[in-house]
Amino acid sequence: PQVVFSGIQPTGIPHLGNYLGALREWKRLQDTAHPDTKLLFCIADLHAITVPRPAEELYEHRMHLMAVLRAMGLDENRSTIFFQSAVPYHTDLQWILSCTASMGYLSRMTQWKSKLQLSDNTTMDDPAVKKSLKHGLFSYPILQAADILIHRATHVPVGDDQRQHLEFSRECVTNFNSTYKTDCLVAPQTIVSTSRRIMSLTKPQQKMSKSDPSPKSRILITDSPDEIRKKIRGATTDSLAGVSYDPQTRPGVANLIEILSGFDPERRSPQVLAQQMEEGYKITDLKEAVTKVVCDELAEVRERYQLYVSQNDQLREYAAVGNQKATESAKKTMELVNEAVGLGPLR
Ligand code: AQP
Repeated sequence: PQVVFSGIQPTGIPHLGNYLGALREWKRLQDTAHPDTKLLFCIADLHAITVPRPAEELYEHRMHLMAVLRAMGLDENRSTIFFQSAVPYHTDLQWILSCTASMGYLSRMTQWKSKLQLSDNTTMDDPAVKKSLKHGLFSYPILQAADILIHRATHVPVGDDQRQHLEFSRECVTNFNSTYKTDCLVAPQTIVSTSRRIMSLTKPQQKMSKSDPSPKSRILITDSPDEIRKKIRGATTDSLAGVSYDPQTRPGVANLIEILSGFDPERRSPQVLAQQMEEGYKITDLKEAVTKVVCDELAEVRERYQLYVSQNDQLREYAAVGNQKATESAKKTMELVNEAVGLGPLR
């Protein structure tokens, strides 16, 4: 049977990018996957501390994210929703994988560079790296690989920006299995979301992100219609006449069309949508159209979120159920790995 695994960091309320790139796909999988398919969705709180923040903030974000996942309609009877920090097998496997993972490969990954706002061709010799790069941020793709491999995931649905990390997970499998002459780790397949990367509303060259200091740069999936309208009205576009889809020369406009396409009930591509916009169609018309689809689609999630976010006892109960199920799922792999390495029960 197939095993689907995906994760999200509790670094703030999810935004449209997280929604189109991940959460909506999780719900779709829950509704359509074969009943034998195991579904695991992880609140990746250990990843959230690669950029340290006040403890109170993390407590709050963890609880809020649980409420969002419930509001999305993820159901603990069908999906295992759990906290990464509650299943220590994830970090146990991370250590073991790190003993066969390549530093050279990790140093070429782009995510730590973008978190430190360094260019993609920065090397480890760069003085800015020596000064600010922390080991956790550098090595977190190994933890991500462990997250996936500890549950023997066969399918990992992620946004386009995570492709590189999935490739690294496969590399970890090859390194481990060949070092220990075993086949106990399973290489996962990637399911990359069909919607492209959603960009910041204020700086459309950068991806929409929970940790962007400007709240105007992202639409939260719990924003009110009024907040959504204001943010879209203020989105950076350009002064060219009319609407056309060209991510290179018109990134702001292209991003809005991209969002429209992501929410389009007929699933029309951005190119097709742009062609269908008649002559005389203005950027303000586009902004209105985007506001309408976003408000309509998010209305239900927002309402359900308001209901769940105050039910702390229930959220804790849901988490306990998921944590328990995830622990059982991870334990089996850990036993096989320990056995392969020589760390099983003393013989
Ligand atoms: N802008 C985006 N467009 C499409 N997909 C996106 N994802 C994130 N941003 C976009 C997808 O959302 C899932 C969960 O992401 P995450 O929370 O684990 O980490 P992230 O990718 O680092 O997301 P953020 O919002 O940018 O968070 P911070 O600011 O904390 O780093 C992933 O599947 C991702 O592809």
